[in-house]
Amino acid sequence: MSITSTPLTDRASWKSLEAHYQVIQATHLRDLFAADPARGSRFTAEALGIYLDYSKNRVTDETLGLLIKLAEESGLKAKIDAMFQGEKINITENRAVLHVALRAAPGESIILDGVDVVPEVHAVLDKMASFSDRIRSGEWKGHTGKPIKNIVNIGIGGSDLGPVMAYEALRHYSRRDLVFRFVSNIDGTDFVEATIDLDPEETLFIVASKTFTTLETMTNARSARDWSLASLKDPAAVAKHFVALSTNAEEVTKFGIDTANMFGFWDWVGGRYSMDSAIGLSTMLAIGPDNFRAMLDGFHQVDEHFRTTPLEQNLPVLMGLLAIWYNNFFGAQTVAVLPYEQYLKRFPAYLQQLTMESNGKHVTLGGSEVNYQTGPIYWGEPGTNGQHSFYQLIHQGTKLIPCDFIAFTRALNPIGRHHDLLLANVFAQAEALAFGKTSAEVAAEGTPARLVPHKTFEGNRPSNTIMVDELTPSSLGKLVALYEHSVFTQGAIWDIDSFDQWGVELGKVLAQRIIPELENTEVGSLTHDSSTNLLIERYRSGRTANV
Ligand code: G6Q
Repeated sequence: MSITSTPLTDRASWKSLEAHYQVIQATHLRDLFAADPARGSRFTAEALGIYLDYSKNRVTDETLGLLIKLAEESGLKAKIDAMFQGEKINITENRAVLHVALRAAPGESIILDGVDVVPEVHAVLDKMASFSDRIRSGEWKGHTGKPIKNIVNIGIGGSDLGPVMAYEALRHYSRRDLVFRFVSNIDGTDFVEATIDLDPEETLFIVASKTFTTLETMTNARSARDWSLASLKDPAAVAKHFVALSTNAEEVTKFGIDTANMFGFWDWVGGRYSMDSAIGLSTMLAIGPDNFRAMLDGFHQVDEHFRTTPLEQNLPVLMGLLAIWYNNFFGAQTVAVLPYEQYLKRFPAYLQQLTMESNGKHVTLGGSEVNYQTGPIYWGEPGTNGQHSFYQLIHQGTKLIPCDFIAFTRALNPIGRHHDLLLANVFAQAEALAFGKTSAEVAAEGTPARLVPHKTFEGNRPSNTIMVDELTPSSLGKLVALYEHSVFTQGAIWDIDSFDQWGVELGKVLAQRIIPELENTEVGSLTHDSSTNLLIERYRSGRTANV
């Protein structure tokens, strides 16, 4: 893939957008809606059962035209093709970025270094499916002959956040007689609390680690092995109670897991893009192979939409461009993702890794320092809880926070009036943010003059509303893929490597230096900065005092 030659801020469309921003920043959404009665239908896009209403954004036809031009000048289309064709677009790690191959249909073909990777993907999926069937049917027995009732996924980052999010999101479709737990933190509390009420004879550990060297995961996996063997006694029990999800067969074997119980994937699957790979085994165990395949199909449909749809109607492209508009021209620092669906309670946490590990970069593909903002901070909570906490700041604070509202037409748990009330709230919030309440309106209600400023809502606060019929395995796949490709779109325009994560390395290296200083107090004098030295000493002496 060629690196776009004209620096971003020198591109003609960028300069036009800067000039255009000066005009539009003073325009209120109230005026935009008043001037165009069809705005609410015109500024929408719909595909694959996803309805994106972006009319409550501070954009006009001209804005969108300029943003599309920016995408074109940034070579977005060629960059999309490069990803799908297996080019090594993760240039700092010299790797292809082929999570789209994980959800390619059988019979499709994606060639990497002369080899079609799609048959390998389906071979692993078939192996996962047959294992899932054996666990779910009770055919797979633990070491003492009991069927497996509890499944504990041990992994962190990309080997945890996707599985947790998908398990929670698809709980409605999951086997309620199986218990699922997720251990990620190296804090011993995470492991202890996850296993405290489980019977080792009925517990399967999934050790999910692409590298099989990650400190947190390997420490938790060793504690899990000790916990199992403390009851089961026989080391042969590991074969019945541990499976591995990894690319590193050598380390898996060293840990004592038979590679027959290993589900593989490939270096072209980034951790945060891996929930469709073997890393999704816990999801498949929960919802079954057919539902897992339906989820992959949802991803695949959005992949094809992203690859083939003209930019103007391309949902992830539109979302990515709107994010750039606020991030780079309005100076917005954050984006709130607000799903009005309790099952999506971990979706914002999942998106935090997807978006911020991908686009939290400070140099271009060519290695020069950027002179513009890159990835915004993503955060959020499910509605309506946030309305009773942080929405105040979004409505009346001094910061501009674009919001993505996500809502489903049909409830999975339709009891009483709940769903109507839930949806009334999401529509009301988007409406209130956009249109606000003028001081004249507040005064006309008889509000005492001194309270009028406090009760006035400026409005003009932008949001997208994404509506989907129902939360299903397929629609979850579509939603995640939508954000994956929106992230891609943003990274392509910022000309950064959205697929590496060097920023996580330094802390890991420094921790390795500190570990012996904590474990072995014989280690000579400390040579960190004065703050770190004192913190370590305080810990050492406090810890001894407790013993
Ligand atoms: C994701 C990152 C990171 C990774 C974890 C776990 O894109 O690479 O979050 O997933 O560090 O790594 P392992 O799967 O190798 O244990």
